[in-house]
Amino acid sequence: MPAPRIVLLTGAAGGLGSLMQNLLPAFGYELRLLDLRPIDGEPDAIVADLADKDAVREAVRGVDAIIHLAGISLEAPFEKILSANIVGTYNLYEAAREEGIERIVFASSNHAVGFTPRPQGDTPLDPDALIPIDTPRRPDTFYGLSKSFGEDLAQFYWDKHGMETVSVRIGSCFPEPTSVRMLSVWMSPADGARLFHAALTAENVGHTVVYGSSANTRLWWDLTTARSLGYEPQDDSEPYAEKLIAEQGELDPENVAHAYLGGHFVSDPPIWPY
Ligand code: NAI
Ligand code: 15L
Repeated sequence: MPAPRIVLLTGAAGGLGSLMQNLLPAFGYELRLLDLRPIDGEPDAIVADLADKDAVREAVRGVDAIIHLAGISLEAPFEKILSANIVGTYNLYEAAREEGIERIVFASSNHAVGFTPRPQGDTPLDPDALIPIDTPRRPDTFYGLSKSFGEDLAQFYWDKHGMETVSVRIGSCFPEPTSVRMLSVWMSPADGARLFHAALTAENVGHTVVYGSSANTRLWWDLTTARSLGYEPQDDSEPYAEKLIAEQGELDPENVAHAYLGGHFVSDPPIWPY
């Protein structure tokens, strides 16, 4: 596959989308932006709902690849998740198939495997204790369930139609880690851009599932499949550890919100406000 140049970035108005709008052009991409919401200072951004098949088809026409971030990013009633994340992601894949788009990078989430018990042990964990990428899916929310569906959809479009996807089970991609759990699952925005670039340019990915995080000292999962794409994380959350642990304490194995990869999503998930 020739290296993609024009990339559709769905969910461009969101937190991660805004970060990637700034970081990805340095890798040589020309971004076409799409979101439900208008984007300040970006009059050319496509304002569309993924539920609108015709708008989605038009949005994907002529791009070389897609980074699919749009959707509900927290817990919500099933009917809302169904429209934005399940039907919306299907509409995007179907439009991409019709328009001959060969590569999608799908923003999956750690919440597709959120009910996986977090590994416990000395830091850093023994490599054998890290959660493997083929651990059974154990969604922690309707939101996580929709990401599990997205991974299956991606596998189906590869097997049936030869469209390639890298599904990135993102941990927490924010400018800084803000919780003790995030020390383990944080992906710096710069590493996020490196990983998306690797996912766009690696050869013969078929459908590859990877965890998305930095090279954290307190890492919980195995980054082997991400590294196999050529991803070389540069960041580590450890410089934030002392302050966060002083403020919040160590993770408590007796606390259900600390016991699983998905953190508080398993017990008290944040709710999508719209
Ligand atoms: P966000 O909630 O800030 O952004 C999502 C964007 O999608 C919003 O701008 C929203 O307007 C747009 N959107 C929602 N429904 C839409 C629809 N039907 N049609 C078009 N656009 C729609 O979320 P964030 O943090 O930027 O995450 C981006 C993606 O990455 C999401 O899919 C999220 O599930 C995933 N992710 C993010 C993580 C993170 O740490 N930021 C962790 C794991 C996954
Ligand atoms: C996610 O999937 C969410 O979209 C994001 O807002 C964070 O909550 C992240 O997971 C996390 O697990 O920290």
